[in-house]
Amino acid sequence: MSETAGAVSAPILVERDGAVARVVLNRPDRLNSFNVDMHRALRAAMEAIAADDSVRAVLLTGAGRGFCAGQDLADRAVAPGAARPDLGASVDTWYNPLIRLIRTMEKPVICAVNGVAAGAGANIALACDMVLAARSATFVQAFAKIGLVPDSGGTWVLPRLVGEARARGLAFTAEPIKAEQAEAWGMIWKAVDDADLAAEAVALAERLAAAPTHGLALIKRALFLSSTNTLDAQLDLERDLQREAGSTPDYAEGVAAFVEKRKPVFTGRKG
Ligand code: T3D
Repeated sequence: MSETAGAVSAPILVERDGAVARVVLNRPDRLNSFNVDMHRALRAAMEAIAADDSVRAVLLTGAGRGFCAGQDLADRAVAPGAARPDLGASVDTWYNPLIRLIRTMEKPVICAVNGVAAGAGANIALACDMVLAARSATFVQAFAKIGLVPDSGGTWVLPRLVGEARARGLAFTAEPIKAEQAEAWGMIWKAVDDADLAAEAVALAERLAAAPTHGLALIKRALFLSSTNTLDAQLDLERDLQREAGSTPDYAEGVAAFVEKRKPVFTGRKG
């Protein structure tokens, strides 16, 4: 069953197909850049999805020719002499909670980058667990062009994904990087032909939604915490998570199916 929340012009569309929730950024005439309405709608959609155990994988993408051009700059133009907006407040209220939500959501979040991903749009994509991108898509750390700092976790995730030198180059020059280069640099999972992006992203989301999804949530937590943990702390964490994973019905099912030489049927239940 597929359902659409909100009117056709809603800034965010949410479609359910089985255990997959597809979330579409829907301001195509502005390359899906963020205004407050879109922030609010995306927050509500992602929070509802995070709390819904029947959703076992999330697919985030954009409507039209772009994925997301970051902040809507039309909302940032001020008349000479007028008070400037507090961008820290905007980051604190909208962008940071979104990145934290994606990173801590106990289910895989796949991003299908269908076109340009710029500014916060690029870093929201990179915050997702797996990123597929159309070959024609580009990633742009656009911030330096307007005197800003990469946000939405960009300064954290970029050096980890592509290394310090490339992170500096991308952030200082604000040059676009093509999807294939992003894949070659390890910034994203895969670049695919434009015509195949939607189908490949849905297939991946369906595959993960049918996997032992609580186990995937524990993997997500372990990988996230590994970037700040010492090896000792990480070994302890792996022990604790393995104890939890080993008590799930999906582990019992996986072992039984292996022994019985049949295909496992996982539920994603915690216990
Ligand atoms: O402010 C805060 O709250 C702090 C947080 C900030 C987070 C940020 O994301 S800051 C960075 C903001 N984003 C940018 O600086 C990117 C600006 N856009 C571009 O550099 C280019 O548009 C792109 C590289 C993304 C795409 O280029 P191109 O040539 O493919 O498309 P275009 O012709 O530039 O854009 C198409 C339309 O979308 C155009 O409108 P028009 O002329 O057809 O009416 C353009 O104005 C509009 N558009 C694109 N990006 C934005 C936008 N409108 C508003 N805000 C945008 N960010």
